[in-house]
Amino acid sequence: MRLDVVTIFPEYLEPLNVSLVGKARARGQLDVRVHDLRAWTYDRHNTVDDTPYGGGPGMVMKTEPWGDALDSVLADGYEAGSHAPALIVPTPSGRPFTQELAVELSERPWLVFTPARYEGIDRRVIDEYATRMPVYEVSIGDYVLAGGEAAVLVVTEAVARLLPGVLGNAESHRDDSFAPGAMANLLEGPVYTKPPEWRGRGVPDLLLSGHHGKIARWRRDEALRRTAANRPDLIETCDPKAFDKKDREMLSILGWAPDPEGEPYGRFWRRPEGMEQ
Ligand code: 6GU
Repeated sequence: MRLDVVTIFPEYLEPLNVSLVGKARARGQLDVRVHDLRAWTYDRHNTVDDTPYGGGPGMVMKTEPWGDALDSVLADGYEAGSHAPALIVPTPSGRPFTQELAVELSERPWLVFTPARYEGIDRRVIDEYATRMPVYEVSIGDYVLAGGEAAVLVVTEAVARLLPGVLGNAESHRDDSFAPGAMANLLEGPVYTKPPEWRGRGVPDLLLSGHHGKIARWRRDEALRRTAANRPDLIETCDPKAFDKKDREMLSILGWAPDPEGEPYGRFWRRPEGMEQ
């Protein structure tokens, strides 16, 4: 897979040399190129922004540097034999970046990222390249960053670990939390390793018992417990068919019950406070 990043802060992308993504690059599984947008400015001050039409606070990134940069990066990539680029535009107004989108992007041969600073890029740039290639405007969460570079690091790491041969063991990603099509998207419960006692704290006995069936059940209960506490929305939107009898017992203990009017039938909701059974 080829990745191009055009930014006014190339140093911000240094982490792409480290860890999983860095190793994938060293092994030739990822071809990452970071470009300084200011290389495509031609005035004394290397200007990349200007005041917004219509007034208002902040600055808008100008059309010409982005247009020249993208034309040049795309021409380079095509010359090097890459094909079917997709443009990834990080923006708080984008669609939520999810594991499902990470899987979709990991199946593309070439991603071109355009992290912006200021109030974003002149809309005509995105509209122009959208006539030539798929454009994904993505947000990594409901908060505002000063620029899209950190989002590029997030998306790149989520995508790179899905590429064939990038993760150490050839384990499947089917069981990742949030894997598309998973029966239930539950958060992972707690994990433990040696020593068996640390500062007076032991490890749950069951994990040392060797009862694989009971261990699987315990892990599932802990996953339900943590999901109910931290992400109740995942329980509420889950197809009730995903919950077996033991799941239902655990959910009941945690204060959840099937809603007879839920759609589909029996979707879970949290019993209102003071209605403990
Ligand atoms: Cl992709 N960019 C910025 N600037 N802020 C964000 C974001 C992206 N995702 C969430 N907040």
